[in-house]
Amino acid sequence: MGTVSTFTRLIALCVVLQGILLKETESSSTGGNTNNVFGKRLVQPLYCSSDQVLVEDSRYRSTQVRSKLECVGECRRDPNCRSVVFDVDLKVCHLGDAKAAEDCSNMNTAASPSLSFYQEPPPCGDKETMGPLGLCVCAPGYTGVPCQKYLHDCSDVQRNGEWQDTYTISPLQAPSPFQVNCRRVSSTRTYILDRRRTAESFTRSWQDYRDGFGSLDDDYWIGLENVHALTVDRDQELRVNIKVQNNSNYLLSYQNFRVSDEGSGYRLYFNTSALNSDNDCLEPLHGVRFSTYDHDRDGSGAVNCAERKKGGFWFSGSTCSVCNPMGVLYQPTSGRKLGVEGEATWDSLVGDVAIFKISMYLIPMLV
Ligand SMILES: [Ca+2]
Repeated sequence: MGTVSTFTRLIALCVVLQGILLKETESSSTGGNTNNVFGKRLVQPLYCSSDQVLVEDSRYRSTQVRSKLECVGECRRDPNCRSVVFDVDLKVCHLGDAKAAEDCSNMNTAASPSLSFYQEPPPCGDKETMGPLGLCVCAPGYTGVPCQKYLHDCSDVQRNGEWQDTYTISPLQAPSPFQVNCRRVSSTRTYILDRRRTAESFTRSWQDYRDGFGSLDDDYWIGLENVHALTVDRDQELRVNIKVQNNSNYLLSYQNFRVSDEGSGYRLYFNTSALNSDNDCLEPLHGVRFSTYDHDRDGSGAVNCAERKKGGFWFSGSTCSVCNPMGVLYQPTSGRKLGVEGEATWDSLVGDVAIFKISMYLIPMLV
């Protein structure tokens, strides 16, 4: 009877232990951009019955503890520990360097009530290392689940020689790691804006433009806070790629593209490239703050440019701008601009031709 009740308690303890450790794993995996806090695998403990203990010659350290839990914790913190025996009466924890057989067949009969615990350290992957509490965590320089190389932007992917569609990147000042589309064409691109369809609305609030919106599989804006982090981390070139009806490409380039922090209004900074025309419509917006319909920073008391243009952007004065990449994509069958307020435009480049697709991506500048 005593054996049965003790066994029941051991099972309960086992469940509690797993609950505690799994909870810890979950909470650490949603952390910030610290690169090696992502706990992963939990050691599966095996409990032998209470009247059996591991043979004494495997014990290499004994310590006074208050509970079974503390005894198991001692073992988890010790990389050499494969088993513990907890003496219930004396509250002594014996650490062993031999592991118990799964059927407990290598156990001796205990002289007093005790708990035997078996721990097989998990094999950690090549991007992992053994962390505290017997958990494999990402090795320094790696982050995420599963562990990936710590990436400042998409250009780091190329250096690793690996490839997939989307990556989790962690610019140093980003509030948390975030996913982005990386495409490798002639260079490796970090896409901050991608618009190919008409379904996603870009008439959005300040919060949406700050934090980002849309889907990486569809149309998205990566968020001003992330753009800020990407552009303070490294010197970046911004490229704007515009496609019109017949799939003709237009390309614009801005060197040293940078967006300031939220406190200063996400101001726009860049150097013009020789690629662009002399009267490029982004030119007058140098140093201007970002505006949304609910956060009017265009400098005009008479006009709410973001409301008029149906999208957030850097606007200035009552004329706002003829650059309106966040406006509505009508993709008209005529291929010509409809000429309505709020239409997506980049007049200095494509004039009266309608924009069908537009993307913005970053390429680190070689300095
Ligand atoms: Ca205004």
